[in-house]
Parts: sequence; C-alpha cells; structure tokens
Amino acid sequence: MSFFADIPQIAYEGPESGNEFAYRHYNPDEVIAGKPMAEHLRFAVAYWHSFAWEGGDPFGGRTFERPWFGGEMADAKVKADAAFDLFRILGQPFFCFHDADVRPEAESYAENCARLDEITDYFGEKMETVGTRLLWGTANLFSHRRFMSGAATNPDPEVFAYAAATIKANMDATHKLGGENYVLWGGREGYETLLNTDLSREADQMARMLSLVVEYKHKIGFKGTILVEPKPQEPTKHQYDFDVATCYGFLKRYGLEDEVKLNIEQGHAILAGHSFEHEVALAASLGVFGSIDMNRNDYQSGWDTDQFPNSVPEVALVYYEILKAGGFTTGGTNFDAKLRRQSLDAEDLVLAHVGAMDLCARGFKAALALREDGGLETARAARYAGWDDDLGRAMMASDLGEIAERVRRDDLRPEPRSGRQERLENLVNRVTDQI
Ligand code: XLS
Ligand code: NI
Ligand code: NI
Repeated sequence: MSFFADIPQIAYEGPESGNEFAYRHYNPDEVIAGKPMAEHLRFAVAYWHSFAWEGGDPFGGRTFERPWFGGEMADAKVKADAAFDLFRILGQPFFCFHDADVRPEAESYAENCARLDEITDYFGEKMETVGTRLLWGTANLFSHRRFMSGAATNPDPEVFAYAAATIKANMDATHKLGGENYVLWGGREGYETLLNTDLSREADQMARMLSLVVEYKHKIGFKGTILVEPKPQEPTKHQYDFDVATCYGFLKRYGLEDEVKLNIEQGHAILAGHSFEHEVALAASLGVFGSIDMNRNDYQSGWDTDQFPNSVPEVALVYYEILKAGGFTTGGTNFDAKLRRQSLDAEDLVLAHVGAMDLCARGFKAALALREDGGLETARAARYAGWDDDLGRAMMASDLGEIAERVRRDDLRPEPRSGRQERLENLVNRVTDQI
C-alpha cells in the first residue's frame, strides 16, 4: 500500500470550502495577470525535508517512521515512489533534491555516481508519468564528515577535488532531468574560528569552484541558471555567502555577476537581520534575483527553523517585489520547509504543503492587487520626482563646486517632507484585506 494510502488528490474548491484536503486559493489553471497561477508561482517540494529528514533535533534522534529509512538502493526507490505520490496528490509542478537525499552514500566516488545515475533514471520515468519537473538539483557538500572543514574552501585540496567531482555529477544529473536551475548553498563554506582560517585563500578557492561550475555549464549546454544561496551562519559560525549584498560583492570581485544569480530564503534573510522582501528587492535591483526558498523562522529562536510559511502579509510583500522584478523566469517557490518533529503522519506532510501553497497563492493575489492598485508606485514616484527635474539631473552631472555654487545662487533651503509610512501601510492592509 502507498505511504499516502487513500489521501485524495487535492483539488481547488474555492475560499468557502471547509475541506482540509482542498485548495481554497491555489487554483493552478486559473489565468491571472496573463498566465495560469501555477506558472506564476512555480511551487516545488524539497526532497530533503519531506523525505530524507528523520525528525531529529540536537537533543533527540529520529521521530519519524518511514518505510524508506534503510540504507539500500531499494529503499531509495520506495522513497522515490512516495515522493512522486506526494507530487501527484498535490499536483506539484516541481521538486528539488540533493544527491544525498535520493541515494544512499557509497564507499567510493564512482559508486556514488552510479547510484545517482540509477536513481535519477528512475526519477526520469516518474517525472514523465506524474508530470512533475525539476526546479533545481544540488550537491550535499556539508553532511559527510569529509566536508567538516568546508568543500570548496577546505584547507585540503583533496576535499576540493572530491567536491568538484561531486558537483559535476550533480550538474550532469540535473541536466539529464531537464532541471531549470542548479543551486550552490555553501553549507560549510565559512569558518568556526579565525584562528585557523586563511580568508584570502578560501575566497579564491570558492571563486575557483564557482568559475568551474559556470564553465562546465556552458560546456555541457545546460541552459538553466546557476544559483548561489546566501545564509549568514549555521552550520558554521560565519558563512561567506552571508547575504545578498555580500554575495553580489563576491560575484563582482571575481567577474561572475553576469553568470550567477541568487536563491533567496526567508529564514536566511531573517538570520542575516534582514526581511525577506529586502533581500529579494536588493537582488532584483542588482540584477541577480533568481529563485526563492519559501519557509519561515521562529522569530524568537535565532535558528533556521525551516517552518512552512503562514503569514499572508509577509508573503504578499515578497511576491510584490518579485512581480515588480518581472516575475520568475527559471526560478520558483521552493518549500524549503519541514514538519515539526511531532507531526508524524502522512497527512501532516500533505496538509503542510496544501496550507503553504494556499497561503502563497493568497499572498500572490494580494501582491497582484497591490500592483493593480498602483498606489505604492505612485507614492514612490512622487517621492523621488525631484530627481527627474532640472535640479535632480544636475546633481548627477555636476561637481561639488558647481553644486555649491548652485545652492548659493538659488538660495536653496530644503524642507523635509513626510515619508507617509503609516499611510502606505494602511494602503497595503486595505488592498490585501480584500483578498
Ligand atoms: C540550508 C539550505 C539548504 C539549501 C540547499 O539551510 O537552505 O536547504 O536550500 O542546499
Ligand atoms: Ni535553509
Ligand atoms: Ni534553502
């Protein structure tokens, strides 16, 4: 019997529905703003949280009992059967995975590659029958003990070599499955203590790895986007890909800013002391916005708790920025989110996604309504209008002496003007309340 037993396929029933196993806002085929909702949102299930994670925390081990928790390839296939069953139940357009989520770890690199090949061939068949596509693939370069001191930034070049070879295998697998992006999250690319760390060397090593990835992408004709995922800390004390601004500086320094974009995660933004919408807006303004990992942190814990999102207003502001940037191209909304360890049942896994997809759909509709209302952009344009006038243009073209002369000549006495924050917050609430 299937792990999800008789859980029905989830259908859209509209906002009035009281059926737990139905979408109330996510109507994948409904065309809004020119395309079906499914194509705007591009939802994905994260294989690692939903199928590989065992429910452990720092004080206790496995709480989940899953029929695929064994170390054999046969278990990996049972896991894949369950995963694609979930994708079918949800009508999920995409999924994402690391190599370590989908195949048991072998003794050698060669055997790891053979296993990855075998399981991804199995995926290929299932993707065709279920219709779920690959949003992105990635390599897990942080769980195995060989990576404890980093992958690309490891002091030992043997580890760099092993990591590079592993990335190659994962890029091949992603390419084979028609993946739309390839992600690099620098799990242990950072340090525990500066006392044993050579910052300059590690930056050069990391840039070398990323350049190799870009070069290989072109060599194999992979048309997807290479995405780096910022995070400021955890598991290392300090991660190099701290936040969007830091990543952009790094890409610029090594001339990679036209080749690499960013995968931005809510929980990581919060850990870095930013809002999710700040990170998305900044990436968009720098031309490196790629995709999102949607989740939420517990705001009190100071930890990347990877919970499913549950705040419409927060999600709405993020989709507002994404819409402003022109929407997703190769990116999408990946639920990098896991159940709480007491949520043991198959139904919990399904309903977590149903709720999150519905919530995101609602936030997305709110964002669209805000775009259509236009009030925020009118206010923003009015606030900066002076820069389109003669004086504003002159500021961009004059030197300090000329500017000083002009201030003296025109006897400028600038007066502060209201930023109208509360009025804008009211506008957001007024428009989004109607969704
Ligand atoms: C961990 C990261 C990870 C990446 C993929 O915090 O979010 O899950 O998304 O390696
Ligand atoms: Ni994360
Ligand atoms: Ni993530």
